[in-house]
Amino acid sequence: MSQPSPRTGGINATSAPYLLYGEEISYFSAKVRCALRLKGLWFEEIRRGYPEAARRTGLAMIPIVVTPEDETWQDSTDIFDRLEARHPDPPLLPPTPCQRIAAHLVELYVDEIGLLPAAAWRWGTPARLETSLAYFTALFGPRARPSADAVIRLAKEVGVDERSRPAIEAHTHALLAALSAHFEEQPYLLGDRMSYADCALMGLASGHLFNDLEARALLLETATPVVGWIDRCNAPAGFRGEAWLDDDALPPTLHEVLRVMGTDGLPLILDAMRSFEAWADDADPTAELPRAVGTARTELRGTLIERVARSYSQYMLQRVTDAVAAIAPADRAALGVALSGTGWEPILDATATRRVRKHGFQLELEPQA
Ligand SMILES: N[C@@H](CCC(=O)N[C@@H](CS)C(=O)NCC(=O)O)C(=O)O
Repeated sequence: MSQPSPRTGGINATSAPYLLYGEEISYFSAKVRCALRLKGLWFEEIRRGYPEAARRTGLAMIPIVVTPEDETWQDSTDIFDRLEARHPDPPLLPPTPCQRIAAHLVELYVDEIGLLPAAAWRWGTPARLETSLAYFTALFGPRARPSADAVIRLAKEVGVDERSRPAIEAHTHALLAALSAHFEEQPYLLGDRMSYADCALMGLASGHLFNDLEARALLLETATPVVGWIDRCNAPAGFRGEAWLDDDALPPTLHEVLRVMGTDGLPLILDAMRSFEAWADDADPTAELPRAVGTARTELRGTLIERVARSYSQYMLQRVTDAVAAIAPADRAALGVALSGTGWEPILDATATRRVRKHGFQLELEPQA
């Protein structure tokens, strides 16, 4: 077998490829694939990587990225940070406060709330279940059924069931309408140039919706501008524009996208925070932090949703509250104005009182001060 030859010419040239252990149908793999493409990095994708991911991280979870130096990176969010630190050009995150926080909010929405539409359109009716099982069988053969059963369990855990499905579908329609209106005017979420926000949203749009028969039909019938945007994200070199929107703007169409995400999503995110913190107040701080810490009762569009409260949700929320805290005081007022009416306003003052942190690949409770 011949050795890979060094890639020359690009600013992000490496002597060997990055390896992405991911799946076409995986939500979080789609986020990372998109960021590797945005950076113009040489990467190869390896399928059926769960055993290798588990061997390297102790977690049966994809995606992971293995660097040319054989370092292992896990967690799409942390992978974004690592890529940005090592290959700052072209950047993922805009430098200006409102667009930067908007990008973080899109990721928070995708990681915490987008899982509801994703799971509902993949597994939420007998017809969807049947076609998704066929897809899983094509990919995983005899492992399809147990793999699908595990994901169907996760779908219930995030709050998808017969009772919640109509509210989740109404939310999906509103989101696609807002995104379509935006992508009729702008190539990417923040203007001419692709960003962190696009990479995050590709998890839902490309990892799930465009991969699933009924959701793909929905996109083609009702949201073709979103389909065009997915295509641009898949081949950013040919579409790379010069700049994000001028003057740190969040134009009205993006404001509407954020409004659908925030109005519908933030109450669930804050209820998850309250459930986690109530649990943490009684928890043994020296014990291993469980992935699930009880049930969060919450509401989407007036429909009761019961979802597993996950310790990881606190990690994602903190990420945004820390990014907000890092905004210069002089810029806080502009951020408040930019987000006014989006439903995200409470996050500007939210503070996680029980924080979590990573130790290696494991989450743990931060000791209280
Ligand atoms: N926070 C992780 C989540 C990764 C994740 O949930 N990956 C899914 C596939 S898209 C998985 O492997 N799930 C297995 C499990 O949750 O047990 C990330 O952002 O990478």
